Amino acid sequence: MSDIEQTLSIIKPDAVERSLEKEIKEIFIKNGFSIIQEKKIQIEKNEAEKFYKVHETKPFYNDLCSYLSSGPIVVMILEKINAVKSNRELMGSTNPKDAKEGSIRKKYGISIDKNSVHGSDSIENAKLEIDFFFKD
Ligand code: IDP
Ligand code: MG
Repeated sequence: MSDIEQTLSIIKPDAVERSLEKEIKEIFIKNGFSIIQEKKIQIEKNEAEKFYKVHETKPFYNDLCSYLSSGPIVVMILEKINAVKSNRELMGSTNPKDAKEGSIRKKYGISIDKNSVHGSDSIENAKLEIDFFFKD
């Protein structure tokens, strides 16, 4: 299957704070993604709680939501053939320690919680997450 897809990417607070926004966007472009829409925002904790609702029962949920709302983030709609899977590969594993060489999390991630980027994990979730940030 090779369909043009869209996925949601977030440059998380730890990366924005270290001024990595431009570098990370260049990695997406270099890897064939088009940035269809983007905005730099700071969200409220209750919005982060909605966004990460699937993790509601996890022990790290509260810290995760505090963290995502702790500073500016850059949210982007990325487009490419097989964008969802391709972005997950480019991001690398959740824990930067396990992320493969050349991945964004390997290069920039600080820890499992401060792992620099978010990416949708399925086509269905990509649609929901894009709507969450860009439907107005
Ligand atoms: P993903 O971002 O690779 O899709 P998820 O399992 O969906 O990983 O977790 C969402 C986010 O929650 C991760 O990116 C990371 O910031 C945080 N997280 C995941 N697992 C842990 C953990 O064990 N401790 C602390 N934070 C975690
Ligand atoms: Mg996830």
